[in-house]
Amino acid sequence: MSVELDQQCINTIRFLSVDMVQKANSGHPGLPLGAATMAYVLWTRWLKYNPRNPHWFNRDRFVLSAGHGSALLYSLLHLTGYDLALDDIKQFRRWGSKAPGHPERGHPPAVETTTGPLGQGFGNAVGMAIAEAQLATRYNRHGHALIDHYTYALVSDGDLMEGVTSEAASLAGHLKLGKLTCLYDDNRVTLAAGTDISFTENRALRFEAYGWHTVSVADGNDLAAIDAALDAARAETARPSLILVHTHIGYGSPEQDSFKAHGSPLRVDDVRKTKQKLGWPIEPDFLIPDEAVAHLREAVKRGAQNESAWNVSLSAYTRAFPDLAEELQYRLRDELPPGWDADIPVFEANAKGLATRDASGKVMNAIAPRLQALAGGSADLDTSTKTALKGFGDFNPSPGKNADQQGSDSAGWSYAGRNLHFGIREHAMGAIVNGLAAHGGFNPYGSTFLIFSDYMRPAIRLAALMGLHIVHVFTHDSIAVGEDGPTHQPVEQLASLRAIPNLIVIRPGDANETAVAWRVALETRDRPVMLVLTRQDLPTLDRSRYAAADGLRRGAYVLIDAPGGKPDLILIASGSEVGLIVAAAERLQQQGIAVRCVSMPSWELFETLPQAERDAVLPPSVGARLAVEMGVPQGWDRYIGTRGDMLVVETFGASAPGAVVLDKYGFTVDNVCMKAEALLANFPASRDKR
Ligand SMILES: Cc1ncc(C[n+]2csc(CCOP(=O)(O)OP(=O)(O)O)c2C)c(N)n1
Repeated sequence: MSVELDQQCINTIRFLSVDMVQKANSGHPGLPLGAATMAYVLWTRWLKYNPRNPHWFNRDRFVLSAGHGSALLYSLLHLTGYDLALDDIKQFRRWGSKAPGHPERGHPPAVETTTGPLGQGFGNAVGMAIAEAQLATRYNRHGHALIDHYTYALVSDGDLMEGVTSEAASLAGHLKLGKLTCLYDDNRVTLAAGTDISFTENRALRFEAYGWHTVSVADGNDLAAIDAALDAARAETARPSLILVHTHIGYGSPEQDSFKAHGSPLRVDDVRKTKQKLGWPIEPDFLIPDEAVAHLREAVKRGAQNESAWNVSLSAYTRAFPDLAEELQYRLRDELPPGWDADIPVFEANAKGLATRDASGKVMNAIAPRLQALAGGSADLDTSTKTALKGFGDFNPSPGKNADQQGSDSAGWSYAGRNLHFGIREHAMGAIVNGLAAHGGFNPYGSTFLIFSDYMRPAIRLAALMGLHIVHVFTHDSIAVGEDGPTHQPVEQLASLRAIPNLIVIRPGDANETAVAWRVALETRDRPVMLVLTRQDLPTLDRSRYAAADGLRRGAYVLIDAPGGKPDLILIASGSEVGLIVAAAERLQQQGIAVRCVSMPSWELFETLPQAERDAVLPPSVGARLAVEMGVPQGWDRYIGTRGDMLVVETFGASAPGAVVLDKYGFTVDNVCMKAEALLANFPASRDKR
């Protein structure tokens, strides 16, 4: 390889990116100019990928965590031969473009994960490295290193400043994820300032304290030094690596080393000067020299060879280990294996009943033996959220011979473990499970108290945006939590989760609805699902008297109907309040009121039904509708209509025993009946019928 050709390729990457930003008149030229060299070295000498099949399972994963540098990624994808044409690149940031403003997973298919909110990509990369380690440990056998890839991320100052990165890096260091390497574009400049006014800790020492291996590269244009650093990262198998590459934002431009090079197109004159300075022809724009593209497109041949060699390995593996191979195939295809749900229990009717968190724990443990892809954990709350998969081991490096630790599943410590211990790091948990899902081969779940979903909202939003299949188990779902008080009692969280597009929120009303909720959660393959569960016991409804729990699939269903299916009054509730409206309905029926009870565990599922089916549950002719939910009112007006009423929570909760809080907030059978009767009084026709 000649030095000239290397430089030509690097400049091709740089100026393709600059011209993309100029044409769009929007975007970030600074990062591509400064980071092109490290990207070039990584993509031509280290990264294993097949441009003709971006879905090849054993490819190395590359995450551009600094998503504002998207032009760099599109240049690399185009030049290495992915299905991203020059014309697509010229449409950068335009309507319907294959090259959107920030990288969006799947657009084009080679983009592994959506980045832009800084720090998320870092967390995703940790999740991908966990995914690789777990799959490798479960499936690889001596002489058959079938799952064997690396995870790389390009990260910036902003990534390293964000808290989610600190959480994820701390966990990655603890987990000794040796196949994770982050290239840090250490340019000491952010969007609006130099880092010296806000970010002065020693980053290398910080990461070393997390248990990372660090290497510094003094000159971000020194190919040999970058190469050597990547080599050192590869050689280090027991720690993740951070390569601190000293670069210059906007390299070569008049605004080099200034935040002004970060986020807006260069001035026309400055583009000219930059091209001149780096020895690049001023015209034409989007110049791609033949030799450069020929060299970069060698990736196509390399990729085809790599993938076909892997396919040979897969065949050999399948012959040697047919059962494991069959199990793996379902994971590679992201499919549920047949019979995965055969052991899901049916819960007997029981007035005392059980908390939906407990029902969920039983269901998860009934599914786990048949669904290897189910893996996840909680942010230090699995004793409360009941999400531990018993007997499936801890995903953790071994604590040493015969040693065990408090909180362990005690069924083995290794990367084969399916119980992930996120520690008290909700935000990183959200980003990491997104990484597991984006990697493929997993049905990942996370878990915490519903109130702390706020700590992971950015990751939840991105899961929804990407259409990632994640299940989150959020327990302690209302003011009924009691003594812990308003800091721990969610009030607005249900509404705020429901506000996120492409996300399914399910709040089951008893144990059997919980079982169906888990079925829905795992059958749904193209979006995240949140299960919102109680801490307190709920009666397990007698399904021989009431409608089957399978109605949950429809989002809302008639649990108890009025005689002849002609209600004067409809009570609607989700979750723990279903038991309340059932008790109230029975009392109201005794008073001769024609009442219908609707269990409404999921607005989103209900909204997928045709209007006529929704009307069959909530007939437009019945105006007397009372919604009961321990959350803020937002959105319920859609279901109660213009003349209905609701029993909701309009302020924060309070610290007292749960039963007292519920009484004070009016969540009692007496109050539901009183409100229902007051509501009915506004509908004289139905009153006169009695
Ligand atoms: C969570 C989040 N906060 C704020 C932003 C807006 N933003 C985009 S890039 C950036 C800082 C860029 O600095 P750095 O990460 O050092 O990248 P560089 O300027 O070196 O390319 C900011 C604040 C963002 N994208 N994500």
